[in-house]
Amino acid sequence: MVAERTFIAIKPDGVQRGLIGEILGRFERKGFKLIALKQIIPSRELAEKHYGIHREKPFFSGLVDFITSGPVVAMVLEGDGVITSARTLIGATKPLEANPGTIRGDLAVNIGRNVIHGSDGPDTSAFEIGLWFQPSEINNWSPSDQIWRVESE
Ligand code: IDP
Ligand code: MG
Repeated sequence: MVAERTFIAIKPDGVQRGLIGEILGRFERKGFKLIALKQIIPSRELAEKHYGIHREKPFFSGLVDFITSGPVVAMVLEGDGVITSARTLIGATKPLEANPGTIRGDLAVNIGRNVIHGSDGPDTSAFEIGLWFQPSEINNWSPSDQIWRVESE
């Protein structure tokens, strides 16, 4: 059985503001397994597919302009419950409403510059991982402390 996976991307504002290490560190410290990581300037085609669900929204073209404006740091994380937990660590879409302690709550103020993307469910994560990564870019590996990462009482 394939373990649960999620797609996370540090958006161009997070990269430009020098927040890659800060953001990566939060997921690393939490204990999720990083199985893919790359920096990429997304094409318009990739960005439009990624945000396809928002195609009809008034902010769509601005969102695509922004996400293609510079490097994005894309990654795949693996672990039980990682999709929901990563969304919790990320915080609410509107940074001013995101709780302190979350990435957006601590590091952002503007909804259009909210530093990070995370998949919102299993179907989205499968779609987004396939969109951003080739299978050969994803590493299957077993952390030496794997026994501590699984849920137990
Ligand atoms: P999410 O990133 O928390 O999943 P979504 O509703 O999926 O939020 O929206 C995708 C991205 O589109 C948001 O992260 C944000 O950058 C941008 N966005 C969403 N709503 C607005 C808006 O009303 N104005 C400008 N940008 C928006
Ligand atoms: Mg979303």
